[in-house]
Amino acid sequence: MAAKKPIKRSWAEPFKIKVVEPIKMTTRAYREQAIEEAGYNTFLLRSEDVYIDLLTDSGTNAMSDRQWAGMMLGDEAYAGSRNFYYLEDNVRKYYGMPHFVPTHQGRAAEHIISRILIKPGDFVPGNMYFTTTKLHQELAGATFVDVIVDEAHDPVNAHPFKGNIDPQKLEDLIKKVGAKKIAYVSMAGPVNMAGGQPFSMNNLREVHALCKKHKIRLWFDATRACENAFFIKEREKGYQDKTIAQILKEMCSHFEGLWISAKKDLLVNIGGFLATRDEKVYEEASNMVVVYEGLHTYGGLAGRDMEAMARGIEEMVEYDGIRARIKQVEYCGKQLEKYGVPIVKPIGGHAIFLDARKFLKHIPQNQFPAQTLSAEIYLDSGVRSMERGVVSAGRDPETGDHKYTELELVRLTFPRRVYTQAHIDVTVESVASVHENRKKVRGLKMVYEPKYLRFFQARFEKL
Ligand code: PM9
Repeated sequence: MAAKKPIKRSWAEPFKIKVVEPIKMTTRAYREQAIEEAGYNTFLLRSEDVYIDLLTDSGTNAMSDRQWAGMMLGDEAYAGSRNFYYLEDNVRKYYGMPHFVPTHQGRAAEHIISRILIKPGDFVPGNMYFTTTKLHQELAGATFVDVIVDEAHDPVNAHPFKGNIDPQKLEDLIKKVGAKKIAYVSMAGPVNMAGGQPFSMNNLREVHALCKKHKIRLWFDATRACENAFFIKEREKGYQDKTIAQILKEMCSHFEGLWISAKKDLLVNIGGFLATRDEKVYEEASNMVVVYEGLHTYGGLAGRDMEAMARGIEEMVEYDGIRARIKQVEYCGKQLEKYGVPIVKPIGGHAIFLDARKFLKHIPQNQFPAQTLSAEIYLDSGVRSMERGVVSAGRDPETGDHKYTELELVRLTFPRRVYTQAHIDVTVESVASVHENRKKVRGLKMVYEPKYLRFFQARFEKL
């Protein structure tokens, strides 16, 4: 008798649903009007006109009952709230940074650190750019230089750590401009714009050694650091038996400081912070925060927000939770591949990135294929996604032309603990249907362009 095939054992989310929020289904005719009124920009849609909202995982996560219970313990004193001290303890415990200042969200921390570390004319090398990070570096007078490995610019390259910095590119820059002109090396993990791709611990060690040799500061955008830690555990030799908390702490030990948008890993709706082991930087940051955010013991946040963040830190390192989050994204990617939809590989941590260049081959980049595709998916089903291509990249300050990025992507981003597998199936079927009818799709022209971070507010018309 042939041996029986073992029964497949599936995974499931380590939580059950206690509160539900109704969502609205609309007709195609309704959506045609809504997207036209929004200038074919999904950021300008009203949320109530969206069926499944995969715009971002930023501030859109479902908090736990423990976090909500903590909100009632908010100490709303102007100064010295007990929630601040609890959060400070957890920043020390999990990120290993002795000093910290809260901020209202990530870009506020980016603003402060850029103003402190950058002198006009400096350079900031990084593993690909993030929109708000780069803007604050540029506003402080720096030139951003991309030193990510070449594989990151290739959507189908299967390198397991496409978020790595290429040490040779970094050395070349140091040789060219001199170490003194490098304000700091800015390392993010996983790399959002590359498709949620992680860096390896080995690469971090190498970059740290290089920075140490040249006395260059190394700073961390730790917004989704736990996802990076999960990939290290899954893919890098020697980390299989370590906990997410241990890997996170080891990662942070290589950096002088870090900034965070707490709206992602930390499972809250608002918040951020800056943390460092450099006392001088801390002193300046805690002084600047009172100018731009609020007193250094609340930084633009309510006491209840800090309590939810402190509790969120404890939940974000739980293995089952992070695993369910990343496997949900993987499930979506694998279903899309079954329909032949082109996506960025390997599948990233927080989102599926559709390769709009391949998806809409007949639309040239100056007609915004990713922006077009994002609008088409909304039209098909009410699923909201985001452009991550030429619109997000903005213009070249020297030539004034669009920056024609290699990657022209649409991001389907998964809020943590919000959607079920059925929502993913509906999304996959919608994207597959747009793919089947792709040849009929026409591109867009930009009719309004704001000066900064144009992807948020630009408006388009159908060609
Ligand atoms: N990321 C995201 O959707 C929200 C704004 S852009 C659409 O991915 C990193 C790696 C981020 C990030 C925000 C910020 C800024 C910094 N670093 O949005 O200001 O992904 O809290 O954080 C968004 P804040």
